[in-house]
Amino acid sequence: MKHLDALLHVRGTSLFVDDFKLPADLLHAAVLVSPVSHGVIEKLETAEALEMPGVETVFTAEDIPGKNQIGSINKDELLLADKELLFIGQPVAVVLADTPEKARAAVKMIKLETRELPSVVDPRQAFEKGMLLAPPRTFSMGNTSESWNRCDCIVSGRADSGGQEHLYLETQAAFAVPMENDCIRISSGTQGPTFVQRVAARVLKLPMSKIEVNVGRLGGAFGGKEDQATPWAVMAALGVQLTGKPVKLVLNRNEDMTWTGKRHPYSSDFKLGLTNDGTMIAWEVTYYQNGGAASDLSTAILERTLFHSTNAYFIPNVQATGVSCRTNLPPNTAFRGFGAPQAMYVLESAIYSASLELGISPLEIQEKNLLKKGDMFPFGMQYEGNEIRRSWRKALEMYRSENDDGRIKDFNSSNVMFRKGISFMPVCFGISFTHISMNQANALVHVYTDGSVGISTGAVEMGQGVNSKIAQVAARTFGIDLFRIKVESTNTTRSANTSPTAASSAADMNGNAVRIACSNILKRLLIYAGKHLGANPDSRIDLIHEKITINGKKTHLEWNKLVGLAYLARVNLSSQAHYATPGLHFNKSSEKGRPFSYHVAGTAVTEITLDRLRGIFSVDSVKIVHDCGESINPLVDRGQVEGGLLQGIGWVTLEELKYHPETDALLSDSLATYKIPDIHFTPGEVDIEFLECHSENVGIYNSKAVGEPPFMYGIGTYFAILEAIRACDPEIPPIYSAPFTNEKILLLLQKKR
Ligand code: LUZ
Ligand code: MOS
Repeated sequence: MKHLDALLHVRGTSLFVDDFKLPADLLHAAVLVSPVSHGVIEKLETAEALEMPGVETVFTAEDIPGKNQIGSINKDELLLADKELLFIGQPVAVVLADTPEKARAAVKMIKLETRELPSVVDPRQAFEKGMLLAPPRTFSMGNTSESWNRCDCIVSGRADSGGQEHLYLETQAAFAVPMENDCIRISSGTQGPTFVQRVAARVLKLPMSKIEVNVGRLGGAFGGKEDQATPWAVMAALGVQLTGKPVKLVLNRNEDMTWTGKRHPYSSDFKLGLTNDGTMIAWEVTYYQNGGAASDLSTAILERTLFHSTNAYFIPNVQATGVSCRTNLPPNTAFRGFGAPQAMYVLESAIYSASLELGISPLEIQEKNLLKKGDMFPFGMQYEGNEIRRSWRKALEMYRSENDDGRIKDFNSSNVMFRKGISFMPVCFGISFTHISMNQANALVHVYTDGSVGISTGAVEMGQGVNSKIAQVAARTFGIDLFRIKVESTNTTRSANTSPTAASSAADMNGNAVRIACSNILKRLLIYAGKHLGANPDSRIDLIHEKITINGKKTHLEWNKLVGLAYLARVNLSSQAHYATPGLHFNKSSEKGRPFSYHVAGTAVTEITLDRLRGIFSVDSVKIVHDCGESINPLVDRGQVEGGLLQGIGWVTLEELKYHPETDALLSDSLATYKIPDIHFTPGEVDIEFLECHSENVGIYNSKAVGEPPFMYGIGTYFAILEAIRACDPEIPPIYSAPFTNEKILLLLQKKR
């Protein structure tokens, strides 16, 4: 089955917020933001802006009727700055005018005078100054300090990874419309409609019931719209409340890139102890997370970093500490992997470092320490699968079937200009929101009298194909054709109190809610069918391929006929259902529990070719063995693996955020200066094999979550480059500083010993 939206997208007929038909009295919003990374507002005058042609109004913090507070985990972020300015891009005032151009022109006429204060943009510096978003947390197992003397080899060092711009195709966008009796309907490009609803109600001082949030689809999100779609939607709603007119707010690319938060940069200290044969004994790590100027989701992201500090490996003695540091950058936020990629990168750096020290290949260390069924994670959960080792073996076989050990050696010893490097990257990612209460979803299913079906859930379609999977679940549960199913928009009046579409779990959780709702209706229909056909009360009635069967024997009664008759007999053709992921618990004082319903695992083998003169490289091939469980949509899942891989490779190689050393202004603020993987950069070959895996009771219909885990296969590219550099000259000391840009590679290649 293809992606449900495929035809709409290629024809250009799918609708995004910016495509909606506009009402005649629409106002366009433009935002004045802080020009300084730290300072105070000395003067804020809007009179001149108000005089500009086409301007309806200008509003600031003073005009907020409710609470000027948009924080989610911690209540530490204002919608509009009132005194202190904490980052470049922090919203200060909003202009409403009859065109976006006039609104932006009027923004320039607002007088904002500031007094600058010293800023901090480095997490370690913030830590020294005690600027933290929350107290540090430590996960531990065994006893590291007693283990060092049992190690033959101890490596320590520092690893840094950079931030990452989400670069969703559709920038942040919202469109709010006044309804009767002070109600407001918001169309928002958000992953979390309930969060937009809750914050809008808080800021506008309205009950949540008066705010309706509707989400058709997003043009990509990647975590960047889990929390950070909210302020723009709330500003649009506030504009509606203040003017009584519809308001649209769409950021342009430059605004979006400079104002919104990104993946968290991390700077980490590590210490890894091993025996001579490469067995890992002890692991100590401290992560300094660059949280930006407000909490946003930083503490939850840091928590996931701690959960994945040992990735796919078993290490008996672990002490992992994480610190969320407050800096004067836009608040950093969720991004595919949610802190796990940062953790895995540090451990791979340590393993690479140990491999040089021990004189064995990283591959040997990795393989020796892969998790086995029953091994304990530092947070008290056992690894319950065997997919890590299976995927590793299979990836190794795939690679070996085409390559013998000598090929790369031969190439490297015979070629003047180029060197090849390979790496293995095992990944083990926990599925479930780490905040236990978020692991719930609901669905509302209507069967109409002509047999067509409408489905609402909390899942947001952002291109990832969740609606396709939801439709498949409904068709499969009922036993009817897919064309009958319509997946409706995500709307807070049909799906209330929803978790954001995040944590790779939307198809799992919303799919399960759909399964329950559909079975409720199906049960009623089968009882009715039995009676209608005069079947013996203990006979087995089913609906198979749209036909009612009695004890496996087809009858003449078909789905659409059945539905019509059931309606006349006053059978309820609708159902609402709720699903809560079972078996999850976690104790934050002991930092132990069972935070994940299962793990997703896989292995990637990456081969690259490095041009030793120019410092440029190409990714020749990536071979991936990935566990999707029993995939319900292999085409969609393959797309997720490919997309995640590319985004991960981009993070560790091309994508570099550069800031002005004095003003802290983002310099890489456009696609001319911020490079993401394009079709030319794409690996010559991406070979994806799904691991055969039939375990019960995991995701929906035994499939597994797929959104985030493949991102981390991209990390392998970093270490394949290091291997190629070592093949140029084994004396060049490796660096652990992602992204590994061509510039960094070139400087390293020329490094004098
Ligand atoms: N979002 C969230 C996430 O709020 N909690 C999580 O645990 C999570 N994990 C991955 C991605 N987004
Ligand atoms: Mo997320 S990083 O919004 O799953």
